[in-house]
Amino acid sequence: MATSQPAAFPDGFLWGASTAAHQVEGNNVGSDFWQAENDGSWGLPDRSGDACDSLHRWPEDLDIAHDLGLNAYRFSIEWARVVPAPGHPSPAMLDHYRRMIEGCGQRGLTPVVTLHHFTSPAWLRAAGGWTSEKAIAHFTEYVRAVLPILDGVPWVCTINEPNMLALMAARRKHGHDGSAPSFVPPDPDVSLALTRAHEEARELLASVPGLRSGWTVANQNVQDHGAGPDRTAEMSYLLDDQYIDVAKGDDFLGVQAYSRLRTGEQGVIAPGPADRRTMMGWEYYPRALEDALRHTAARLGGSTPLLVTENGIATSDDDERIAYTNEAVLGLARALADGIDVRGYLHWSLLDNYEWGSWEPTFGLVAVDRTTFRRTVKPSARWFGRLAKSPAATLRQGAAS
Ligand code: IFM
Repeated sequence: MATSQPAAFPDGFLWGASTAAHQVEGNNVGSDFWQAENDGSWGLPDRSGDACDSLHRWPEDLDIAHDLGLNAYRFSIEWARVVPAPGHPSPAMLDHYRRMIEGCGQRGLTPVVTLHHFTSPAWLRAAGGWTSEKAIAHFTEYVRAVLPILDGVPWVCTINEPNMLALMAARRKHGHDGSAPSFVPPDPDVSLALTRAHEEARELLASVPGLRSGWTVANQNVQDHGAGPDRTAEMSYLLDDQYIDVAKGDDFLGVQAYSRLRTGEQGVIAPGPADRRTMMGWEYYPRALEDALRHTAARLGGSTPLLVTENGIATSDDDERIAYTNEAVLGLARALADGIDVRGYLHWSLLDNYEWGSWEPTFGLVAVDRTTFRRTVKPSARWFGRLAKSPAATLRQGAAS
């Protein structure tokens, strides 16, 4: 039965913020996403351009995370930079990411490193993408190149949100004219390729002492609002559960949750004008995190530790960010109190960044001027720093206000 008293957060609990290479680094010119932004093939309104220029300004980003009082930072290594041409990994780029890993250590930040966060090299796209014959071999070649720089990294996410990657692939097949049905299942071939890539990567990563590896799932929190239990379970399986099941026996699973998906007689019930919504158009639903943690833990039978690798809200109202996060973390605390093994909470995102085709939604604890790249720490970031330092007191205060 669910308890209502927030538990103490265990010693060593990670409190951090997340980013991803393509969304913050800038000029990721060798990637498939950059190519699609510039050739118009995916119908993306905005280009990533210089993004937040974190390729050069990462020390400043790490300083901010450290100064806020966080103890973890999640970022991704960019495959397209590390292997700009198949068979020719770049020592300079490997050195760059090694310096980032060491930069985390120097600031007392535990690095949580993602190997694949949505983007692949443009040369893989040209060869047919994830379902092409040599995709897995190319990915493992990349993982092999990265292995030597992962020494001392305790958490490695192989692939970020394979369910979303496979879903985006399926949606692209429907074109961009809005004629796709409300429910499109993830592309099964892409899913299979990603699962194999994950498993092969995990085998290679097992050779690094002390490294835990897993992948992350974007939990859609599929809930029955009229579709019936069977159809809802089927949709939940297609969207989330098949990817959660892969994590049985992994070192951990990254849980990422923002909202929920309601299923009705006609398919997915889109949030309407009566629903409170975020800048993404998603339903404002801070319970998403607790729902996702409970659902995931039940599905895995408690066998795999969980790490919240993303949770947050796109909003221009920073007070709303605090309120949402406070409620989400209270839910996490209730899950902990009920014995669910959660090792940390990494907020999405440290920075306002490029939201896969648009600069509009702002998820960041820190604002970034798009011309000067000046970082401005928002009140929510300071609040989050206090939460990291004294969670129980900060949550109590937040709940009371
Ligand atoms: O920005 C994304 C991130 O790259 C993956 N998870 C969801 C976030 C918000 O849409």
